[in-house]
Order: sequence, then C-alpha cells, then structure tokens
Amino acid sequence: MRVPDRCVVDLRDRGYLIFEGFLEADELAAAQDALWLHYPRPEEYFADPAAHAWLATSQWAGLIRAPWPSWSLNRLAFHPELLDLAERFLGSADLRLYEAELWAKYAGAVDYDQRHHRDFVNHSLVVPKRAHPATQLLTWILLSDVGDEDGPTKIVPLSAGESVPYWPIPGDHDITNDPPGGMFAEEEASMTGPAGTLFAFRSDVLHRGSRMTGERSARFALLADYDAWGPRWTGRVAWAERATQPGWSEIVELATPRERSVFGWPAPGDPYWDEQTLADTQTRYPGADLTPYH
Ligand SMILES: O=C(O)CCC(=O)C(=O)O
Repeated sequence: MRVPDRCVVDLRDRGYLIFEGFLEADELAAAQDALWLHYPRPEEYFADPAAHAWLATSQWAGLIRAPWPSWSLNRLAFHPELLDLAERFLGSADLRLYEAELWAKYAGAVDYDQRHHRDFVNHSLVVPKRAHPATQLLTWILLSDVGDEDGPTKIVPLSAGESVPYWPIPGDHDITNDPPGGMFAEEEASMTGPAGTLFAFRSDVLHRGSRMTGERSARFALLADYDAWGPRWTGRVAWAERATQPGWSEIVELATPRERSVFGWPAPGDPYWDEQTLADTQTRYPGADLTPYH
C-alpha cells in the first residue's frame, strides 16, 4: 500500500516512520512461507534450540543477505511502494539498493539488547550530511507480528537524539558511536506492529535492538537500504559479488528495467548496450526479456 505523505514528513522531521498494512495479505503470506527456506519455524526452533545453534552464535547470526532463493522475498526489497517512498524521501528516481537482508531473532538464543547507535558507521565512510533531501534510507518490513515482548527496534526521535554528536561520544569509548545504556528511555519509540508493517529511518537516527522478553518470541524482518546513485562513500554491497547466488538470475528474469536498475543493471538506452552485449547478456540470462534494451 502506498506510504502516505504524512509518513514521509515523519521520516524527514522525526527521523523515522512507521506504517501498518504496507504489505498486502497475499504478499505477506508468500514471503512468510519463503522464510522457512532459511529459518526454522518458531515451533521447530523452540522444540529444540540446540539443533539450531547457528542462531545463537551472536546477535547478528540470524542475518541472511540477499539475494534469496525466492522471488516472494526478493521482490519485497524493491517493492514498487518502497521505491516510491525512497524516491519521495531521497528526492531522486535514480535509486540504488545498497543492501538487503533477512533477519530472524528467537527468544533465548542470545541477548539482543543493544546500546543506541547510528547506522551510518557501517553504511558510509563519512557522516550523514544534515541536508534535505537526506542521502540514505533504511527500511524494515516486519514479516511477523512484533509486540513489546518481541524485541522491537527502539528509535530515538531526531529532536531528542541530536543532542548526541555524531562522533565521538564524550565519556564513552571513542571507536564506536554508542551512547551509554539507558539513555532516551523516555523518548524512544518501539517499532511494534502486525506483520506487514513497514518502518523506516534515516542513517543519522539513534536506535537500538532490544531484548526479547517473551518466552517464545520470534521476530522476522526484511531490511532494504536505499540511497541515490552517485556518492562513492556510501553503500555496503556490490551486487556483482552476489550474482552467482541462487535467486539472482530469477531477479533478472522477473524484475522490470527500473527494478533491475536499483542493483546497477544498465538502463535502456545506456551506451553499454550494443549488439554484442545484448547477445552475450541474453546467453547469460536466457529467460530475461531484454527487448527494452534493444
Ligand atoms: O534488530 C534491531 O531491532 C536493530 C538492530 C540494529 O540496530 C543493529 O544491529 O544495528
């Protein structure tokens, strides 16, 4: 569902938005089914946590990077309404998907509590520019219901968080940007909502992962990070490096030219396309319709 303009205003002014009902029921059901290609269902996990010890090796163990062997998941990373949101927020139609990840967490696997931080530290070589439009957008689609007990992400509104400098934090160690624990307990907002909810925030917003307190909580989300093509100092992935993974060719075959372009695929009309590149690219991706590039 289209993200309302009021949410884009929230993103600009408060630094985050939350929007229930972003995914249609069928999109959500298909994505949830595909999760079990990667993760144990909660009932399986809690029946025997030791059988899934890989999920307990760190609080980031449940991260699985795109592409995934399922179109139902892959397509959500460039969902038309996500692109529409990114275009409105970033002020550019020339969008780059600079990372996409699935993330599963299970109560009791590890302690998921975090201190507040800003994600620019591993999304940019420098610091966020305080300008409109903003340069980076981090989006999360909840694929399970998330309540207060399910380790919701906690986000500090910009107006409260801006008292903390980007770097370094006085009194804290100088190699991360984590403020002391317990800060902003009054101000932070919990990203709770039914499965299919979207939340999004800016790279200059303080936020943190929180502890799962429900005995059998499990939380599943799909993360997609966007900026506009251009800067050399932002980003996380070069998609060519993942272009031999299962799921990649299906993306090329099923995505539209615009959707392909968020990965860096040359647009129709780009001088890259000529008789040779069209023929050889068609050989690499036999099922792809390349007529828009002719
Ligand atoms: O999992 C979450 O809710 C947030 C995690 C996070 O912010 C991080 O690991 O950088």
